Amino acid sequence: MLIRSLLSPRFTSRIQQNCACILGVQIKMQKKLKMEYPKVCREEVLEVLHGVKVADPYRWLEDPDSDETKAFVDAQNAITVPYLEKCRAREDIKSKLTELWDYPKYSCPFRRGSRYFFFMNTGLQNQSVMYVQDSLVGEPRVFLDPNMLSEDGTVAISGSAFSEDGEIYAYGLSKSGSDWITVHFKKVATGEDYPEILEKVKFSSLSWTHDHKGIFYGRYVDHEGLADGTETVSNENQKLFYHRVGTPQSEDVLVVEFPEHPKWRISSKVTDCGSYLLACPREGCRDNLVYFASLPENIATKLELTCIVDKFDSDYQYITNDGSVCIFRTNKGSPNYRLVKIDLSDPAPDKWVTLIPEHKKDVLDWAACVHGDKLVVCYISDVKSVLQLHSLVTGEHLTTLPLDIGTVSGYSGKRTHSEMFYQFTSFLSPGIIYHLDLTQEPLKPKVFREIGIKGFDATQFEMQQVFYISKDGTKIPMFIVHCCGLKLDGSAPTLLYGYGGFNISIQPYFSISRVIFLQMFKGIIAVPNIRGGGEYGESWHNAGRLLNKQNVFDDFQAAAEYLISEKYTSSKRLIIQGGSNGGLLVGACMNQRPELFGAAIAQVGVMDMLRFHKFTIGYAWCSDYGNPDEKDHFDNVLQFSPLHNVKVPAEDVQYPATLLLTADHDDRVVPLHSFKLISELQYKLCNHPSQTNPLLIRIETKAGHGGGKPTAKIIEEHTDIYCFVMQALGLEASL
Ligand code: X98
Repeated sequence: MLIRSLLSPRFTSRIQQNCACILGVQIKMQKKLKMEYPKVCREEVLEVLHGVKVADPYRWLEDPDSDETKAFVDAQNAITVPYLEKCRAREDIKSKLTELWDYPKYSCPFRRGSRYFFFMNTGLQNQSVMYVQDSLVGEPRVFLDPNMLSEDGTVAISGSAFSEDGEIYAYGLSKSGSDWITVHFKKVATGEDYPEILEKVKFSSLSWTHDHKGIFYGRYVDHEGLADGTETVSNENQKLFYHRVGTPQSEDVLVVEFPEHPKWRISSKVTDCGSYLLACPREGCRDNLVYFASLPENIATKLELTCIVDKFDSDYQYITNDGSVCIFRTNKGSPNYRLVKIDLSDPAPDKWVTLIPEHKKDVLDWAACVHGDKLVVCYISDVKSVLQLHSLVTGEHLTTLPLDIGTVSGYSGKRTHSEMFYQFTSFLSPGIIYHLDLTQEPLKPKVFREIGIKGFDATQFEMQQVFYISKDGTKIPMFIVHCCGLKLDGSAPTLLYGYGGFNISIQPYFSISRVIFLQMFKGIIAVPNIRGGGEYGESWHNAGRLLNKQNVFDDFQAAAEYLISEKYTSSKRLIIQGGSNGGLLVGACMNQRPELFGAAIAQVGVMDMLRFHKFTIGYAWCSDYGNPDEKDHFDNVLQFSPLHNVKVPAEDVQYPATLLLTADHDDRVVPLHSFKLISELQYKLCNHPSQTNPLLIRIETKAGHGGGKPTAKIIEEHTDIYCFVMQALGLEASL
């Protein structure tokens, strides 16, 4: 219930007056480096939700287009930018990042039709370029260079699929980091694009019919108003369409819709045999239904669907099929996942046959069919990847491919091919691409390409995995990386990174910016695999979601305490960092234990836990956060919602130096979350005598949630983060 309407003309003009004063504010540093913040209007918005009075003084910041919000953004950036730019080491940090970033990065090659393709970035190109080769040893030619599509690299490829014969490339383009894409079609032989462009596409798979004539894709037909990623309206009523290449989008055929379920997103897949379309709706961020339809020769009307999974209680991911018998990866009755055979002509669950049973401890992360009768199966074992080959017929384990401690970060291979590629990465390995010829006995993976970086010597660093005990006694793994011989006397600046949600596993990966942190600040990187992730299957996820969400924050705080008690670092030198769901993690932890951290970096975070479900795709996160419209979940999220738990700490305690980061085209986690939180932090803490640590927000333009961000913007962002922590923690940089 809204107690007071804000929309009376008088009230509106008061906002404008107040906001005019935002622009007039003089930014100056007080003695003791206490910052002066913009005056941000607090309005009397008071709601009674489930019997609890809740104020939302910054509700007006939910309008991204108002002059007041624009003035707010300008005023905040007007204090943040000078703070970041006055860092003495700024130019050195930026040149170091630029110098070390400048190494060639490759994807696995993948064969489509008779050609090979791969992505390569020479080093500092804003977007990776797609190359084509006639054979693996043939001369690569540029196939698609997204850098040519905008001056500043803000147009990125997002989603793509080749027709079965490899002659047409369907590719999505996203602008300024938005989740919206336009879909384009390119003739592979000539490089020429078809004239039509598909609009209003978001959260869509692209799946070709095997006659190479067209694709199935998901579209938000009813969406009205701006669709550039700056809007916040809820994405509803996605429908599945069939587009025939060479025809206008207006002629697309509506093939699947569920009008009674506006929140369902429908991923689709044409089966390997080409005979069926699988349509898999999802409402949250876990559990999907499975429908199938036999594909007619001419797709001209809605498809006739048969439902084989009718409850949202597990995940089902299609792997391959033989006739009507499909193999799915599922966690139905098997929290660590298994492979199961489901016969579409007799799909009752009691007829399903397990092909690869659930492993007791390791998680079956993904599987793919190769060389006709083999399955490549990748497990997560204590956070590290294990890659195996199994028989498609019996499920039997054939071999385990040798792999260092780290992550399989890329794979390419097809059932019709007798070769495969996979990419390995770790904290100290920028990437090794292996090629495996499955016709050769014994099987012997060969290094196809190894990525090397001038100025980076992995032997100078050490990585270990430790296990620490969280608040409730649960054992949590954590990777710790630092330079060899680092003195562990509690003084090392430590970057503690976490995510903790959505069944997402944070496995080791290479990051040159982290290497720079290790070198430049003689620092430590610590990555705990806290609950909520998928590192130990569904039970690990369940232990950190819904009413268990507090476990995620407890695990992260226990990681901090472990690092301090084991003399890696001290609170004053401990930086916590997280993005997206990890931004929520950082926001919640700094409220709960302000004294435990020296700095907090929260990127594109979910901060208003009472209203997250109202914007863009936010409703889908109720599967992790619960639905705040329901009393139990409301009570739960109110306990940790960053926006609603900012409290003035004890006199001698202050909040960590805080930098929130967001961007104007983030339509995944809309910027209003960070806008509201920074306003509340500044308001509540500006008069707290101990609060000398800065509380700032960096609002980026022409950028989104992170996907497709151009290299120049990534380097600028890392520079800003390091300048912030350097000044806020008083670090010295050795360059
Ligand atoms: C999402 O919100 C995922 C959103 N999402 C989808 C689907 N496709 C996507 C394609 C590209 C980008 C995002 C997509 O849901 C989709 C399509 C069809 C069927 C099913 C899904 N995620 C969460 C997120 O971003 C966690 C990971 C994915 N969050 C931001 C959670 C809290 C903060």
